Amino acid sequence: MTIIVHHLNDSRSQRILWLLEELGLPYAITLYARDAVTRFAPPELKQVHPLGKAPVLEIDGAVLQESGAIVQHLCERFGEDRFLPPAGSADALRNLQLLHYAEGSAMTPLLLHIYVGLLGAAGAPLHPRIASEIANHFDYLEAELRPSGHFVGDDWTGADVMLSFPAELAVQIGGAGRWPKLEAFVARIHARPAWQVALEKGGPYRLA
Ligand SMILES: N[C@@H](CCC(=O)N[C@@H](CS)C(=O)NCC(=O)O)C(=O)O
Repeated sequence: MTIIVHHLNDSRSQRILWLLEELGLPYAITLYARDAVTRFAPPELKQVHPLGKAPVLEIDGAVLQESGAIVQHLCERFGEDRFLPPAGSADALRNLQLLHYAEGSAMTPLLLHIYVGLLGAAGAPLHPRIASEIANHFDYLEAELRPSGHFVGDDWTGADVMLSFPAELAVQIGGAGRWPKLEAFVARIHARPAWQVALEKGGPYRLA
């Protein structure tokens, strides 16, 4: 089996490296550096997939783009009794929902916050609505964390891996103390040996 992660520094693909380390899978990384001014990925990434976005996973020659699909595939194929609740269980449904919610919904207000922020004063009328959507989504996630500190059951799942990125970003944007459970969730991830190895391999990551 051959796995290659097309990885962009400072990006969502950091969590794919983390998952691969947790699963103990052998993989290679092709590193791409963001443009220092525009922060766009370099054009070479479009040679791997037409969108030119990271992450892209090459697995046995097949090309898979979109982090939710990548995480779901890796968990289903290699998770065995880890990272995936038993098929047919209530937790399996919860994992499926939250795994896809991460990119499908939670990221939207955070990205709007970042992009509208670039407009300066011109973006001011939009900020109250963006702030209320950030509160809506991250108050929800704060309440959804289980007493175990995970989003599903008592152990790590694909949903935790996918939600790690919006949680890191929200904690940075919201500031210390706003979502204490999410903050603790992020701190526990960052303390994991597998995450540390992934960080070392992936290069610069501002949300570390
Ligand atoms: N929903 C997609 C988003 C992919 C995406 O936008 N990736 C960003 C990295 S965080 C990217 O490649 N940005 C560089 C660019 O747009 O040039 C996924 O989760 O895979």
